Amino acid sequence: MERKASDLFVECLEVEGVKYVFGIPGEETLDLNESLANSSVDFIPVRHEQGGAYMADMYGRLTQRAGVCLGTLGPGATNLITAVADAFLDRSPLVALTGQGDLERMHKESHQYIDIVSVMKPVTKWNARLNSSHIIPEVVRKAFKVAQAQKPGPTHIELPEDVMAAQLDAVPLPARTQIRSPEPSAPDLLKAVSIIRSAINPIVLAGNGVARVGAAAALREFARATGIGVAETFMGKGLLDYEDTHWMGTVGLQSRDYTLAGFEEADVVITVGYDLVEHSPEHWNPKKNKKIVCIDTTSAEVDEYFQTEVDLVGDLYHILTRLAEELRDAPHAVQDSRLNDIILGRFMSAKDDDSFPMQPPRALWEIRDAMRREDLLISDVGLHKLWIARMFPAHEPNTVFIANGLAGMGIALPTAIAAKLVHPERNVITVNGDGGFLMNCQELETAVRLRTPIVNVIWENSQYGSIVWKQDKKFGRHFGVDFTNPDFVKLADAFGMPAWRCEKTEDFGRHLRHALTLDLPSLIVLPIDYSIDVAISEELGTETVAA
Ligand SMILES: Cc1ncc(C[n+]2csc(CCOP(=O)(O)OP(=O)(O)O)c2C)c(N)n1
Repeated sequence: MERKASDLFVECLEVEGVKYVFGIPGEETLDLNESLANSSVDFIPVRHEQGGAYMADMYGRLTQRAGVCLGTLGPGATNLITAVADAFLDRSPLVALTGQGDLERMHKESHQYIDIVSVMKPVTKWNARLNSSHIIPEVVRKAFKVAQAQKPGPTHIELPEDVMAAQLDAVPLPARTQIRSPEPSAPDLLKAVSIIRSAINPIVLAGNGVARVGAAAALREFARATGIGVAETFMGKGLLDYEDTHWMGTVGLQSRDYTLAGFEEADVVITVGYDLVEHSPEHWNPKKNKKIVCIDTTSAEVDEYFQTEVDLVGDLYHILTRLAEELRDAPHAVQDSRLNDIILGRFMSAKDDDSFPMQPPRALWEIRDAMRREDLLISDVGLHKLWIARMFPAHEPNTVFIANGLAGMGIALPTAIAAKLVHPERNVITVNGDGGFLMNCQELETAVRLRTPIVNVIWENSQYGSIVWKQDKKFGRHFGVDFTNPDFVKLADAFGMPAWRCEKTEDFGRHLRHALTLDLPSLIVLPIDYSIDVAISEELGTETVAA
């Protein structure tokens, strides 16, 4: 049956199981938006394309089905870039759609035309201009297949206006979501078994990849069966329950973290789903003397500090289960983590800290106390993120979100909206600095309109805290980092949502618990005191991470 290309395009999205498209339409996407209006796909208007792309990013991260975002040509497309880049470095499946002028005006100076395919190239796994309506089924299938394949990431399709308005008779290609992973060869598996078996002090470093593919249960069983302790990266938080004796802590803030978590004595490091983008192996293998067994979905990155003995590439769940079976008979003795002793000790004692403005440990203690095991905490980027990474104890994977690839400020609010759409039954809390929160605060309107009851906590200090921290350390003073804030309570009120400012220590827990009972989004302003950070740095050594 002959129909408009944009209708076929949207049928292809339906076949891929797309539920939402987050974005802002433009004059060059009129046909596409009209076709979306007639489809089963929900088009969610946002207030900045970056917000829409972050929503698609989190949707993809939580479902492993590519989230979809839309911007028009020129400025609409460039506004998407930061969040698409986040999906690239944080490895979320995402398909970005952008409008474009007619094919016939692309060779010359032309209103709002820039070469977006080239602009998107460095932040996508694959991208293409739809230069003929006949390739729609292939292009859409490829965009989703590439985005969702390990390691996942963003793809981009540019949609020229005249191509989308053409008439044609074609059908979507069937979507195949099941991607078969390769299996490591028997000799490689046995080699890994022999290295681990003869190790004196082996340790696991687990990252985002394990959470991404849903292999935490296999990792937990591997730790139980072998006795080997597991340290996790920021993005791997919750892979082991923090109450599990095999949990060695969250590493990556400071060089001494690795020492205290057991890396100094380790002769063998088993990396599982570890993305080097999070933290360089130089920090845990400075002498290049560790034997490394790399378990991942794709072959290991090249880095002089990451020269692996053996790469086990394939399905993480399967590989971990096979290794656990082989190694079960001779378990290693469970090690202590000095890192956890220090950090959890500080965290636990914080519940009695009545100082106000509040210090981060007490603020985190209140949040943990108000959350259930499966509830979600989403961090923005700044000093608060480092505190969350360092100290917030997680029970389950994919419950504490810390952007540690691109690490762009302003990620928390839009991603929380998408998280709530995916998990309406779970509470979703964001923690933000007062700098990052204003970067995407326009999406409060989207949250109110969608009635996604997320609770946004702003740690207010009227400074770009993490930069102050770094400048003070490096130069003994800070500069260009102070600002004033709007009245956040009034700001929230203007968006039609409840908000509270904490005036004393007890207010925070009370407001938080109340906010979690509401069926609409809310905001809590918590004056924060970052001064104790220096002390914990002294105890734990020099930091090696950027916020
Ligand atoms: C979009 C973006 N711009 C700049 C940075 C660099 N940066 C990292 S943290 C930070 C300051 C964050 O300040 P705030 O949001 O107030 O949080 P705090 O550090 O005070 O907790 C800056 C400027 C970044 N990561 N992302």
